[in-house]
Amino acid sequence: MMTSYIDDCLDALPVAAKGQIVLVLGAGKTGLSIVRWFAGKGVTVVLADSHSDAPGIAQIRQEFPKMTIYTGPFNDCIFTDVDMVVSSPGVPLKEIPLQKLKKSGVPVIGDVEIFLRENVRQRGGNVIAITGTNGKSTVTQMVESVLNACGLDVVAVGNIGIPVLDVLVQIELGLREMPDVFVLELSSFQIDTTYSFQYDASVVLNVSEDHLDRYRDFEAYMQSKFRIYSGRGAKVVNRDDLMILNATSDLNEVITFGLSPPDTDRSWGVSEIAGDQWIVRGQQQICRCRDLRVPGAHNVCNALAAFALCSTLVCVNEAAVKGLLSYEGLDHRMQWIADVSGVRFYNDSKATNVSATAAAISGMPTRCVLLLGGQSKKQTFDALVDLIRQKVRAVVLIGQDAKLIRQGIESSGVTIFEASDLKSAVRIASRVAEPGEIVLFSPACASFDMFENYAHRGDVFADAVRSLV
Ligand code: UMA
Ligand code: ADP
Repeated sequence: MMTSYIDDCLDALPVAAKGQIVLVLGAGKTGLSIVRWFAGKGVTVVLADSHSDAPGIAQIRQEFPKMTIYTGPFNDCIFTDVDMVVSSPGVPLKEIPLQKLKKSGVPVIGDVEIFLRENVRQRGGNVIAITGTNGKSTVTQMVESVLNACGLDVVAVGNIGIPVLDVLVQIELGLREMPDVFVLELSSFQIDTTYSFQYDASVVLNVSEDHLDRYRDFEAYMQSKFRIYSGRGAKVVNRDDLMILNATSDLNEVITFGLSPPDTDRSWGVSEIAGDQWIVRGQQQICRCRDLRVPGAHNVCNALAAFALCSTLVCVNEAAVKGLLSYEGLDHRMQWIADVSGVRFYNDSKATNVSATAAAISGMPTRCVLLLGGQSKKQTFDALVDLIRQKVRAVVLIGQDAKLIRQGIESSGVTIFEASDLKSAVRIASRVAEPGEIVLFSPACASFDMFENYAHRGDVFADAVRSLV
């Protein structure tokens, strides 16, 4: 497995001690949670954000009026005389003078590393860690749903939107007990600043091109994800993903999942039984695929991964199965919005990469008009060409990289429109789609060129659709 700068200095990682100076990078939710975590611990915290108008700064100033806050592009001065740097996931590592800090023995870590160093497992909190290019939030919530149904106190944290340290602060303040289980959704950015991989179970759900604007190449992005497997605890492996299989070939006693029939009791898969597709573990029938409330083969994979992770902590019994089958899915993931003049509109704004959009198109029961675009993050779009040719009537492009996407998909031969904004794109799509067809908003790109985030983008789409009614 790949090592990084921080692997090299793992042995030397000190824990911030009284009197030390900690530099926190980023004034978003993670930055705020880190500042709150260090409050009252005798550590001097300074904060830096490279955007002087970052919205989180006002709240931090209000809560911590005496704290030094640097704004504007990071320069070497802010890294001088600090004992530790704690970085937010959105801050690219290239913005940090890693080699210089390494020379001075200053560790660079993230909030998840602080969380894991708090030995939550020894204090009764089990940790299930989930990463992958797509399906992280879905699997995180599926696991939460299963374990809740088994009577456990579960909290979903991390990339799903709740910084890990927020929960530890609540525990310290006596506002909540240590939960039985933390279900920890991890992005590769968070893994890059984590070193103490101490989980009860972990999984890389899948790997495909994403975030190539942050990594040297796809290999570096993949290796970042695979670091999740480098600690103790059960390893859950997607046997349908050759890159994951190769990367984990030296691990013993893995639990696997995949869409094929399983070959051992440690494998989860799908078997046809009396004409129905069943989720099975070894020879044991668990539930019918069609009883899942979330659509598509990719959600069967997600359910398999969730069951496999949960099986390391609980017995997958009737209650556990009920828990998973009650899961109805998240907003902005293949979310039905409305039917207008016989056309169904689906919001899949969370599809921020090509493979998520490919899964969405593959699951379409009829022909669709596809709305694509935004920031392409250096992805290539060729993987969509065949699917578009087979299942898409027309494509409507929006956003910064519309021209680039057009070049990638025009060999499909399908008509391509360009729209100046999402509202006009919805209007074009509604005119082009025929009754009985679907308009699918699955952009395959990041949203930050035109929106605050994918959720804002999904809300704008939904409003535009409702305005057609
Ligand atoms: N900032 C800088 N310099 C930079 C970049 C950012 O100072 O070069 C500042 C911004 O001005 C801003 C702050 O950093 O003030 C934002 O920090 P952040 O981007 O780390 O965002 P947070 O609000 O702390 O949210 C982060 C995750 N964001 C990212 O990874 C981009 C959230 O994941 C996560 O839910 C949250 O921590 C809690 O753990 C979001 C995300 O988009 C959902 N994740 C990506 C994804 O899912 O694909 C990885
Ligand atoms: P993440 O948290 O990794 O971004 P989500 O569960 O939020 O994952 O889903 C993001 C997008 O990926 C949605 O468009 C969803 O339909 C799609 N998706 C979910 N699970 C998978 C999967 N296993 N394979 C491919 N695409 C998926």
